[in-house]
Amino acid sequence: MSDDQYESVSGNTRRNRCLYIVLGVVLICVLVVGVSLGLALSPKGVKSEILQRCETYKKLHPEVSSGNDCQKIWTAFEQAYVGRNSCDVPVENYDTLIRAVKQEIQCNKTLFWSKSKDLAHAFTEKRKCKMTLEDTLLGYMLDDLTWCSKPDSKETFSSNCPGWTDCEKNPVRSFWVRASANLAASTCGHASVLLSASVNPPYNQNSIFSSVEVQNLNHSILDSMAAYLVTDVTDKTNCNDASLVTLKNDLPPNVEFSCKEMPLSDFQMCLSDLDKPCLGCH
Ligand code: DVN
Repeated sequence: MSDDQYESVSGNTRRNRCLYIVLGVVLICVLVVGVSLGLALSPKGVKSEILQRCETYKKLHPEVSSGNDCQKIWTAFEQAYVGRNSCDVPVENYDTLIRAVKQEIQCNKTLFWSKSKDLAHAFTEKRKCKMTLEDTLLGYMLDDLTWCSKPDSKETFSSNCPGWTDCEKNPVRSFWVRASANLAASTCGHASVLLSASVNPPYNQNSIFSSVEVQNLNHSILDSMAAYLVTDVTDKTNCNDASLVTLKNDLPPNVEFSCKEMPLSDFQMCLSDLDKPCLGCH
């Protein structure tokens, strides 16, 4: 190789090396800025979302307005999981939050649901005679949100949190278990549950409805429960399904049980014709 050729090859190698170093530095900068922006924005995101929902709910429901301080509710909420491993948040950690939220559950209004969230919410959006957990202040603030922290951190993250089934004591699951137990324990008079005949079994003993809500019903204030089994045209399951007998048997002995099959078309009619009596609403 001549000296000229050697210099041009080594010059190219130097230029390539410089290019790789510059690219490397740019990549590291992008990663550092991206990660710190992500970490900085996500806690602000969850907090401001929850505070905003809390204020919105208070405006929409003046009867709960004076008893609830959104900032205090946020503080009670975050102490449940902040600084903890996101697979080690016990259900009882939300006890302080439950005590911080003041809302009376009106008798005869509770609508439980299992594998029928969208139907239940479509119903209560139109008809105020029933109320799901997500129509209470507590459920409204946290519905569809994800949150977690990590050991020795003061922050709340909304990404890279464990999923529902990744570990049992994750912050989101523990919250819904605690909130569901609280709703069930406060449910009085007559309760309803919306179940789907498209799901087998419609009443599943592993569900939150069965394992948490039915278990926490207070027989001294609850008289009866009606199950509404929403049935699509091709569904074969009806109120004689073995799982509904299990539900009847799982209820406290003095709680009267009834089951009604409700064609999906009738259910949809209930959403459009508000004069039609449905689910015990007149
Ligand atoms: O009565 C309702 C209400 O009061 C509630 O808090 O508990 C009852 C419903 O719980 P459920 O009986 O267990 O009913 P689902 O339909 O099986 O699950 C309810 C919710 O829990 C789902 O909608 C999931 O929440 P998401 O993702 O929509 O915010 C969550 N969930 C349950 N099992 C899950 C799960 N999420 C992910 N993976 C799972 N395996």
